[in-house]
Amino acid sequence: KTYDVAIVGATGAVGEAMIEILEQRDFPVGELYLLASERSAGKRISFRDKQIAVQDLANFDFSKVQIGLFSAGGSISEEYAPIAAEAGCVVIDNTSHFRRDHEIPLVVPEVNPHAAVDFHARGIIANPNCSTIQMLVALKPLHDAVGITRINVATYQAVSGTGKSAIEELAGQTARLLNGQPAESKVYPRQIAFNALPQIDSFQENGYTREEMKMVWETQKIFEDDSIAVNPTCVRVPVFHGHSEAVHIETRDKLSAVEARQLLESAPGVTVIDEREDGGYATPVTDGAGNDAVFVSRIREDISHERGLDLWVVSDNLRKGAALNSVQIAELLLRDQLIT
Ligand code: A2P
Ligand code: 11C
Repeated sequence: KTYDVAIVGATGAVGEAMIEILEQRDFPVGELYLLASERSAGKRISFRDKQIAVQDLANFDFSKVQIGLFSAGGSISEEYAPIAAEAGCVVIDNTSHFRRDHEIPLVVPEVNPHAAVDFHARGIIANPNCSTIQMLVALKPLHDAVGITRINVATYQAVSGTGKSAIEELAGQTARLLNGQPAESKVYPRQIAFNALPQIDSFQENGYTREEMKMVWETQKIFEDDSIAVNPTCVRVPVFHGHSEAVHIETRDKLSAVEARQLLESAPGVTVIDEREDGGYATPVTDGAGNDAVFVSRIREDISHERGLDLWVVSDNLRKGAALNSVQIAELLLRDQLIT
């Protein structure tokens, strides 16, 4: 049996990763429809041995597909996801638009697969933010074992999380600066090349940014525990692909670094690289980019807290952080026969 699939935002950084991942995982795609803005209509993109012409989202009839993978921005999802769902298509939405809606499940297949069954009310399942996904894949086995009460996290996020325009901005600024020319900033409020920006998404009234608050809300929803305290600082760094996170947790019961490593080594979706020697850890360039795993390194007991643990977590933000997680949600729906 095959399923007809539409990718909304197919020409974007995440959309391209979705096309690649459907092919790499041999997802049972019948017809694949690639949708974007009218600017891209007619552009050809290869999938398996075919060239598929991009179509204008505005004219697409969603009754032609069973699955819609959306990644064209929150306002596009707000408008088109309900239309697609109404037409009988199950929407897996990679934007932040529906994530906090109580009727819409927010799913990381390694963490809360059971939540996916409840999508029937609205026909939409939300894919979490990339920074949340990789953190929770790593924390799930530790939370199950000893209970996490508090998370302090600082992120080091790649520009591909912003989209293609930001990838071009980092490459362009780097080239210009190395050639002694001034850097122009259009996508980010400050120069991103050779720099670090402590702002991802817009500022909120409480002084945190929206990206930081997403990590709070989404962690509580996915772990089904509003009592978990989460304190993030999200930073954009001049890396193209792969988000990194310094994660500090406080647990209900004591967990040693050795026990944590054992739990992580057998956790689904996790690869431990932790040698306590020069270079014995994951980095976004060498491990994150292009791989599917969530890599965990620097596992150690917090010398400042009796029940504290520190971890370094790296993953490809476009794959596990976005496209791969969406495709895994679709695989879960097929496995559990939730889509006919
Ligand atoms: P397009 O390439 O036609 O602009 P990224 O996150 O890498 O910037 O990608 C954003 C994706 O969302 C692209 O595929 C883009 O298509 C798509 N998109 C943006 N605006 C619209 C729109 N109004 N209708 C449909 N797709 C859109
Ligand atoms: C970034 N995490 O790295 C963002 C991108 O809520 O889906 C994804 C934003 C979101 O910029």
